[in-house]
Amino acid sequence: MGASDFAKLPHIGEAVRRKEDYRFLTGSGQYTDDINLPNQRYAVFVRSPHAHANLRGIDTSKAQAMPGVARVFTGQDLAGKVNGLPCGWLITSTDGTPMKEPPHPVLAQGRVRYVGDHVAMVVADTLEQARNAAEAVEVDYEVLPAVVDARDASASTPLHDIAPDNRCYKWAIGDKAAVDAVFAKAQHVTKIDLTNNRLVPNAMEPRCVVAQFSRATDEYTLYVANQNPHVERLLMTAFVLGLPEHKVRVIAPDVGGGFGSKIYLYAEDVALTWASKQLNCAIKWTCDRAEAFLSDAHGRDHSTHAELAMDSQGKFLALRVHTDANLGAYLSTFATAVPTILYATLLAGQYTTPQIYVEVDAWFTNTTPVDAYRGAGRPEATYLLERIVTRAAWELGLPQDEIRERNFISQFPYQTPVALQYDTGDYHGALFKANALADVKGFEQRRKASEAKGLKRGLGYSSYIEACGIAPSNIAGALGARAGLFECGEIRVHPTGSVTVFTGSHSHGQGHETTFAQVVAARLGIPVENVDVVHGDTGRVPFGMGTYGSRSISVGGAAIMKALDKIEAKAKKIAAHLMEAGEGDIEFVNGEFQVKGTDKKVPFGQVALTAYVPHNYPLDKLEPGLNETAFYDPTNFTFPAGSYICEAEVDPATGQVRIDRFTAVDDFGTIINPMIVAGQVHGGLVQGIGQALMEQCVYDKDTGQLLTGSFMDYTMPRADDVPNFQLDTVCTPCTHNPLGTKGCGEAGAIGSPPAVINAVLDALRDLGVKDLDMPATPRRVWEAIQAAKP
Ligand code: MCN
Repeated sequence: MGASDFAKLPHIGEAVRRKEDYRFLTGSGQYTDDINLPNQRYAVFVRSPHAHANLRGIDTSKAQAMPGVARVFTGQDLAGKVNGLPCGWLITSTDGTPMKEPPHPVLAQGRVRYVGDHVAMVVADTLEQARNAAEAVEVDYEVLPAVVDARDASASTPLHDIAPDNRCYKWAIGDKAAVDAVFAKAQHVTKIDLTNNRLVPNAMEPRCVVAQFSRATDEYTLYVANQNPHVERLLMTAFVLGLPEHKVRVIAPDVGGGFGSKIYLYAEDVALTWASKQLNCAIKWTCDRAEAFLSDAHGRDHSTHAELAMDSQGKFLALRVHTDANLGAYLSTFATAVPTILYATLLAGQYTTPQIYVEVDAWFTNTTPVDAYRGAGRPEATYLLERIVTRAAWELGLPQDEIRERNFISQFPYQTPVALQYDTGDYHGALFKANALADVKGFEQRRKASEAKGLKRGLGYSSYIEACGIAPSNIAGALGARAGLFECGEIRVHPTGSVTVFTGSHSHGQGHETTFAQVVAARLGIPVENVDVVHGDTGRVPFGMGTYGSRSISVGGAAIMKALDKIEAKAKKIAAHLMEAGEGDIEFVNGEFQVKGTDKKVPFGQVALTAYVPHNYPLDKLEPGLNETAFYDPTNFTFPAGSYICEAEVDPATGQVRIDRFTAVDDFGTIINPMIVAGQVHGGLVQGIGQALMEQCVYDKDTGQLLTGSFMDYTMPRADDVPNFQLDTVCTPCTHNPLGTKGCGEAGAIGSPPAVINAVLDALRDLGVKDLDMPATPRRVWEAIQAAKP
């Protein structure tokens, strides 16, 4: 079935209420911490209080002797038995050498490299006993100098022998000579220096692990708050523990948010799994919030210098970018792909800039490892591009929308100079709609009204593009991916015509149990209630690559569509037999198989029953049963895009910013469930606004201590910090997946930060403020106003 026919089916585009919400709203969710197994003990990790130190000695004797303690494990116990954690993406430096890939031990071996690094694991009968014993572990540290800022890394004490200058890689994309030549002749060059602030993910449910080993079957079962259980199992068995994959079952039950931070294979997951066999018991570890600040992979942390060359009319001629990316102390699972493949390749944005050169230096520092966080690379690209474009507009005296429109891509497919090929889009349409919805015409009047109250009002634009559903496997492989990037779906039609869907995608808030059911119900012409979706269990789902990069509907959904094609093809054969017609004469319309041009038909349910009660059945030609599995490997990314307009009021006396209006017009191609999509955009916008105005992970420059280690110091946005959002969409269906969908899960977090900062800067333009870093806290804004005073 083609994408345009699919979009017309019933249930597609319908705001079906979320099937999973009854469970969640009545407290019946089953999260990992809700799981308690017989013979269960508790693990607590002893974590480094220093950012960088040699381990001169660890004395576990006191702790080991305390009541209830089963074992205290240190790095020495694991040495030679448990390998280090792998990195899933190999980046090659500009000089052709592979990135520096230092060992990433599960428990520290001789040295700790960030505050929170794992020194020992205590396992005891109760949580309290484990906590008490953890405090009794005596560690002799020789403190070393620490570095927290990527720009200082090369001049600091090396973290790893393999990288004496602390550089992991130097990577580049584009034709430097061609770009330099354009700059030499350009009529106008706009320059910018900016940082993309480090963020802490803070999903509602902290990470949690329950690991169990069975001597009877020699099998492990791992319950874990994770976004991709099959990938977790593959990495852990193949790379770290050397176990046969089929002997480990990974279950990611209900998961309360992830935002990227639960993609990765973490030390805790491995340590508990391994120890469950050593102690022959189940072991539980539940991260507390303070521990999550230290140990969940952080996001962003880029420092960038960029230059945009233009002609006198504001037509973009070339972009030149240098970025220092902070990777933290070790390489987290997908860390290396974020500042390269997921960042630099997006720097064409929505524009026809013919030449782009991007250089990225990635550094080790004494901070928590950094990896993908909602948007991963694309928010960093969008922030840089949309800030420099607005600055260019102001330098050239052009309106923010005008400069964008002069440079928008309007012919598709479009090959960018940074590897990606956009299949389709309507950038003018989105900006046009956004301008109308935001009532930009009325802005001047509102600005005057604010001025009368002593307040400054500004408008900020951001026209973002992003790449979702990372693909295809062979290209990703050529770019360094050490995994495939397909998805798997199984459709099990039961004898009575109801359906269970098994998907390799994982839902941790995105509503897949509803939207995937809508897709299947639409295709088979059955009620949505007759379809259940199973995910998050390597023991039940054939295979899966999980959820990240807003890939689930476009890649996971497409795998389900492929399995449905197989179901339909087989069901047509059964229907043809039942109606004594030729298979080619059967069409499937609204849940019924009809013989073309006649009134002969059989409903889907009857065909399903026949498949399982094959009394009148072509058994010589066809197997009984109606159960199909498919794998789908996309041929390209999907490219959601949109235009956002933020209108903010700033109090120049206090520096306080209030977002008065926020308009978002997105293109997600065909939309399965507009209510769920709006919810996804809302969540993303709030996260982006949080980054722009409040959130920042701060380390002490000298000691490497995390200064923002709790919600007392790290501010998350609350409901009254954001306005009612005004949302709309344009629709250019994706041309290469069978649903026509593009991902929506990250868009809000990608597009919104530059819109907010541009609005604040617009408000302060006549006070002479030209620049502002995120987060634009009242203090920062107030200081910028004071600094600009003549
Ligand atoms: N959808 C739709 N029509 C479209 C596109 C999507 O109806 N054209 C629906 C999908 O069927 C799905 C939801 O919208 O129910 C999101 O789909 P998609 O964009 O495919 O994103 P994923 O399901 O792959 O989710 C991942 C994405 C990412 S990468 C982050 S980070 C993120 C996000 O989703 N983390 C989240 N949204 C989150 N929402 C919650 N509540 N919690 C998180 O941790």
